[in-house]
Amino acid sequence: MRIRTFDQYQEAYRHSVEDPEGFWAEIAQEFQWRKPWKRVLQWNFEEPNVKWFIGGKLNITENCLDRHLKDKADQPAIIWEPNDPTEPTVTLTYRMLYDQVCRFANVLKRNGVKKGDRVCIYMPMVPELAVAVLACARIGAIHSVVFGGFSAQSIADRINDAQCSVVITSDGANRGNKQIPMKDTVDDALIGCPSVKKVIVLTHTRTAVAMLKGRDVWWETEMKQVTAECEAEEMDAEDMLFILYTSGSTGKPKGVVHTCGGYMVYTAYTFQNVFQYEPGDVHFCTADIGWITGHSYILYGPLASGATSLMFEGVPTWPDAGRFWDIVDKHKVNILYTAPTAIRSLMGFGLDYVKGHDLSSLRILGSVGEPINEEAWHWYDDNIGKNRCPIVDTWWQTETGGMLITPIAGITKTKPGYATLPLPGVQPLLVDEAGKEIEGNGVSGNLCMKFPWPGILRTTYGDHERCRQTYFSAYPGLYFTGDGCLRDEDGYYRITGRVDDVLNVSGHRIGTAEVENAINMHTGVIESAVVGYPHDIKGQGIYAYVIAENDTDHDVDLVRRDILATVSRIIGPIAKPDKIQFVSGLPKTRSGKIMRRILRKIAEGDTSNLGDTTTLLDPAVVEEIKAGALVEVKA
Ligand code: 7RM
Repeated sequence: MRIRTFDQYQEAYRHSVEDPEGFWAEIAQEFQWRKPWKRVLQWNFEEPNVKWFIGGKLNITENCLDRHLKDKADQPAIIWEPNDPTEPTVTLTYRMLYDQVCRFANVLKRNGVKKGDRVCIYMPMVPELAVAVLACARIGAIHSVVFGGFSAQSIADRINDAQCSVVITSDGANRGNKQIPMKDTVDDALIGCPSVKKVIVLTHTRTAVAMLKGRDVWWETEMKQVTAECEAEEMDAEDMLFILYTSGSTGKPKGVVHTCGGYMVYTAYTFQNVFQYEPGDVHFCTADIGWITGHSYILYGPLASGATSLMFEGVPTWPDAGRFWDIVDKHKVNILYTAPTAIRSLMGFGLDYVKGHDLSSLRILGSVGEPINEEAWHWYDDNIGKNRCPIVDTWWQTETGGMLITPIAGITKTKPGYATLPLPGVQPLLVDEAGKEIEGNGVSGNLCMKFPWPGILRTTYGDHERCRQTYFSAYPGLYFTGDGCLRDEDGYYRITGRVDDVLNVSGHRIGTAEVENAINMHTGVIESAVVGYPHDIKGQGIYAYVIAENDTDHDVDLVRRDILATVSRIIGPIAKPDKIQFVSGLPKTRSGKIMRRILRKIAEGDTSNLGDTTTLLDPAVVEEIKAGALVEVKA
């Protein structure tokens, strides 16, 4: 399973293409299965229908926990670094994590959760979040983790879509010098969620909360009522493991579904190889477990590999911009996996914050979430890796479950800005608008995949047709990623960004339609159009063009503030526009379609060549928007 040289990578790659079933069967054998699979793979990308390790039975937590008790019981599974650096670190050994997970699994059962039930988890980055996720998996309940930055409305939408019966939350969260309510937000959400029967509340910040009799119970009280014995539920390889909501170009976020067997094999395989994990290494992935990166590379990939995973509650800039480096030094981190937006932000604070921290434990650096610009790549390489740590620029998506195109640390020659080569089992291709494959090197096109890998999404929860439509219909027979991509003369891949109406703001995926819908909820707004524009730190910023009602003329700043508050309330603070420009009309074609190309250009500050505007219903509106964009536009 372990690739150690570039020749071995090429050999593994060849094997994976010539005999995918043989290739993945060999890897899957290294895990603990209750029953072996009867067939490795069955698939078509038309319906789509993808099944891996058919007939195989397992429980992912037996692979993440029980399996390691023999020789790793006393090794740290999770090292938790609190928000406040003066508070104590918590280390959970594999034995301790196992006990907690079994106990909490019993708590879930006591509260009526059964195999197949959906459980919503809305928690800060505390060890109990890991426990909650794994406890669901232990009893075969399907977890749906909702990122702590989402609003009550977003939580409610996700709970209702999946018909969750239980919510796990905490009183509050610590983020830098702020305390953020969580239970209160859940209470607001639950007004519109009749499916929820129980809420389990962890005491964390000691913020006062209201407990609804009969519905709300305390984590701590419940944990005292149960034993630490909980037999794992036997799951089919293709039983659902979790749902994770992600934004697309239209409508509400989709519930991406991953299943037990393939996801486990894929996250562990990619974790071990890409990061070249060695026993005893401390792996620090700075993502939140509310995103796929946290699911795959804080929890499942590392734990299924018996690794030590560091979980950080706080933010990179508190108490100061040296916090990551302080953590690396304090816990002797060997692998650091973070996002370009964090690197760019810390870069802006200057090198004084890096100095004075011993970073010599670092061996491998990773990047994920968005394209990494050359300046950030070099800063990371020079000042953090001291030019002795390979950087793996890992390209993947919520839908792919794990990394697809990435260097293998120390083995694949890297090139700044390039995700380099596909991992074994991954068969990318570039297509033109007509769906024709673009062959050869030195070309660019839309990035697709022609063959399934074990971590690919199986469906979107409750709406399989939407899954087909979104990912498998643009180019029949292919999985379409939504990303544009360049393949250079060496056959190296460089992801250039989304080609659809999905924004990537600080590594967070946000649909323009979602933001527009939220803005339109504000009573003073008639219509809006949202586009992205290049932002020095966030990668992309959100630019909103808004047609407001006439009588708001007298106080545009007030309307701006109200719009921001509305977006925060409907989606969450992460989706707040960076710039709002009030306009009297939007550039539309005669058929009523907004010409976003033009709005994007103006938002980028490039008004010189807007292309053909003759098909517009009212070309004059473009002149007005151009002129308006030059005067003060702010959030
Ligand atoms: C893991 C994650 C997915 C989208 C994807 C891309 C962008 C992610 C990279 C990247 C360039 C990278 N899942 N993206 N990684 N672009 N280089 N290394 O981020 O579902 O939240 O986002 O993120 O556009 O389609 S995600």
